Amino acid sequence: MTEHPENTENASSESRINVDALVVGAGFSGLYMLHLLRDRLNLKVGLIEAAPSVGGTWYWNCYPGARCDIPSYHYSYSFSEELQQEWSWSEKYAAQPEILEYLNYVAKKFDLAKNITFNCRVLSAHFIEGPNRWHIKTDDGKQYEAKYFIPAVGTLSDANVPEIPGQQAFEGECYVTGRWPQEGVNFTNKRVAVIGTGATAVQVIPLIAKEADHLTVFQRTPAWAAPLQNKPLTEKDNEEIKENYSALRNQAWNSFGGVPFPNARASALAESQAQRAEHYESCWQEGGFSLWLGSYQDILFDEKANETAAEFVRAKIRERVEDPSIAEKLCPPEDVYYGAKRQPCETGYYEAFNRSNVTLVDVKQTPIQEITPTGLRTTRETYNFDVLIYATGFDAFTGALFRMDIRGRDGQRLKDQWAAGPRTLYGLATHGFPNMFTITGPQSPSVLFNMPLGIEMHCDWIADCIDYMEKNDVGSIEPDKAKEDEWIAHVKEVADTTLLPKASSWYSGANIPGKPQIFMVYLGGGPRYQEIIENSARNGYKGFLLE
Ligand code: NA7
Repeated sequence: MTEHPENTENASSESRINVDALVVGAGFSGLYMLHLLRDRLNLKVGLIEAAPSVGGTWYWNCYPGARCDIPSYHYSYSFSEELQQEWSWSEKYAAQPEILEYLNYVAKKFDLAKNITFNCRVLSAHFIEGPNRWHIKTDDGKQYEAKYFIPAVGTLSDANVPEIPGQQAFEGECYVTGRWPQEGVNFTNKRVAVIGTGATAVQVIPLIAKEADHLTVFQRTPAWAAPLQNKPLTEKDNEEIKENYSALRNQAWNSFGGVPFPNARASALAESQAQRAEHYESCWQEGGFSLWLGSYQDILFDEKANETAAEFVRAKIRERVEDPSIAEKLCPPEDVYYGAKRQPCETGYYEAFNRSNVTLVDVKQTPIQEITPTGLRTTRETYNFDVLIYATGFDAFTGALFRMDIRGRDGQRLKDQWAAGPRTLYGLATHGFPNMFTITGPQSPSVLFNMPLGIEMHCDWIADCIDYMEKNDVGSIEPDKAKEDEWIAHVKEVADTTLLPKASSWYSGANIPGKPQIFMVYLGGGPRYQEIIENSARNGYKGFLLE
């Protein structure tokens, strides 16, 4: 947690850098927000970025195996036809270096870097009533004054490292996947340990297994991973994609999760076992999220339907893992619903456990007691290794926001206002914090909609809102508290019709000790959500208080 800086009011107004809008973060969302506000609205915009480069999560998560899990041609901006036509993807699911290169290309094409201050963190942002301005302090000693404050800090950007006794005393190399060294890590001849078996670990484990002398994986909950089925994209593939881009984008925008799955069927339970087996197999071969989001619509709603998909995946694990006792350890138990947490996509994950240099340790059965200077001790055994890797996820949705000392009206801290869980209207804004907007924030479709498209949807809405305010001389906007209450209740009501809140996952904050457990994603689907927020805008920002 950042030190609380002294009062922003101390600075004289002359010493503050005046901008119309201050954006935090140069990932997918911050870059597009900057482009819209500066180039479409002609506003004076500053962007503060902690890293030395653009990229956001795609800068920090440069661990081996990091790649997107929806097709690259969907996982990209749609706002510029020229950009779409210029850029070609080398793989169906691009790896981190290529996505980072793409974001650098975007920054260069739209000349964004000149408005970005790199290697700089926002310490505090305080709303000053009366002038309706945000006073923002950064760790390079500068102070900004802005009418609009837009923390585009990402939903999965604040890496979580669990507290484990003794961890400071570890004498080997220690890495966190979400803050991976840019220069890479050499595992040759090293004994390596990975804690975690979530989506990140599933990507990193097969590659480290091939390189390290020995790899020990500490698993608390097994993952329901399905094959990514990645493949290179040829020049011809890229030509076809580019020719059909408008149709592809239309399909994406009109689908529930922002990625089309045209073969999805209504009910697993309405089909015979043979029909199901055939359909699941074809989804498994199709790869990516095909099994999760493109097989049967009821598997995320109905326990019995869910079990049919779970049983299919368990059979696959047993088929691929040679040692039956290891296969059983890798099969999630019955109370862990398939896909109630984002389904990890894998390439050779299960086969990694067939290697003689890989050991799987079940730390639910034999919990980690402490990290020692040379390794780790569970209730049963001591393990020694040279490298320790935390693939232990993120403090999702709120972690990066709370790292800044954000205060709204009456000095109210965001962290206090959200002590019982995030409070937003549409995941875009929060009562008591006027002129502050969040992008793909909690209580929006967020991580369960195609991220780049969801980001565009939000940035477009925010830019239109700011344009409206500027043209109509509106000093401030914030949600009506009663409407916020209604939206929070609605998000819960929709989520409760599904199996997702029943999982212990970062969707509900369950992965962070002490975090309030509230399901944080709006599950009504992208198209329905877009209609709701556009309807509010069309009706003079219904649900918001304008001053
Ligand atoms: P996840 O999905 O939160 O996975 C984190 C993993 O770390 C998971 O297996 C956890 O087990 C494990 N974990 C966390 N704390 C501990 C402790 N204290 N001891 C043992 N194991 C622990 O994060 P990812 O980064 O893999 O994926 C997040 C998203 O990022 C992903 O969906 C993509 O969208 C990108 P648990 O399940 O809590 O028992």
